[in-house]
Amino acid sequence: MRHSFAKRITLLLVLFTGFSVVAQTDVKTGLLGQYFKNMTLTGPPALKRVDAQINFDWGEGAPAEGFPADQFSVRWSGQVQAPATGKFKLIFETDDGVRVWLNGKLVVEDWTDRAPTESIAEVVLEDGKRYDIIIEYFENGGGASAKFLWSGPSTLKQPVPSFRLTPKELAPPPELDVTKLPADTRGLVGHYFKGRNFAGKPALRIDPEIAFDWGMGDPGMRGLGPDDFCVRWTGQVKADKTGTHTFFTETDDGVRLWVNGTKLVDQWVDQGTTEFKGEINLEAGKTYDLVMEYYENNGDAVAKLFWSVGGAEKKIIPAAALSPREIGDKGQKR
Ligand SMILES: [Ca+2]
Ligand SMILES: [Ca+2]
Ligand SMILES: [Ca+2]
Repeated sequence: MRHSFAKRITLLLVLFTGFSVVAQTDVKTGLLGQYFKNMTLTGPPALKRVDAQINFDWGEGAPAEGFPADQFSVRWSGQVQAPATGKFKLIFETDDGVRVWLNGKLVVEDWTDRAPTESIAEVVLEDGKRYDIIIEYFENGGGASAKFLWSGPSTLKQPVPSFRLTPKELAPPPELDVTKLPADTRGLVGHYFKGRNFAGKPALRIDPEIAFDWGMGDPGMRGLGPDDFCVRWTGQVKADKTGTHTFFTETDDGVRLWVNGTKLVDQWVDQGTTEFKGEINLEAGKTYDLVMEYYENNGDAVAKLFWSVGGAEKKIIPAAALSPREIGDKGQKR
């Protein structure tokens, strides 16, 4: 009896010790690194590991044994914990390109070949709070480096320390599928294009309202910088009164607006923030197709859409009156 009891204790101890060892190795700090042998983060990663810090200067070398020195990409993911409350600079010094999401929002997008260069996201963080972070990186040829640094309140510029990082598998937000939106989704589909000609594949998102003042900044979409982009918003607008509806655009730079296929505004020119308007009769309870096209050349960028019903004060068209819908390029009567 006694013998078997002792045995049981030993077994328990072994189990317990074994468990605590496992638990300890599980509590890693750093970010999960998924390494791909291509520049597009395509397919299953060829290597997964936890990197204690993102502070790499691989020079002409490879990021791991058996890995190519050129034409690879990495996705680091996990959480970053703020050491204080206030404005931080998250600094990504990379050769070549980088893009970063913080809590699902794209905060850096510099997906180009380049010598080591800093891309900076200025964010406000709260002391002790953990933020989901995804850093995507690619190396084409030549030197390769990837560093994640920060500076902020009582934080000198330095690589983000390992103990502020927790590895976690995270994927970037999926591309929007407009056909699979919940029926009660409000707002318009924003199609964001690089350049000013609606060419190529746009990045999509639902914009509850068109009430943007991006200033000298970018619209926060994958692939777009602060200049030289265009947007097509499409959906339907519901009238809750019968009568004259005046639609007002306020944009920097160009704009076109159609409601129910009627062109109300057509000012496709470079301009500082300027208001234009057009009128149309709508019937209470009915929905009408709405398309607004916009482009930003350079400098400041502003895009707003208001309405005024029956001579009342103009206001931003609220999300409640808008529903997202794909409307093709046809029938807009340019
Ligand atoms: Ca390079
Ligand atoms: Ca402008
Ligand atoms: Ca601009």
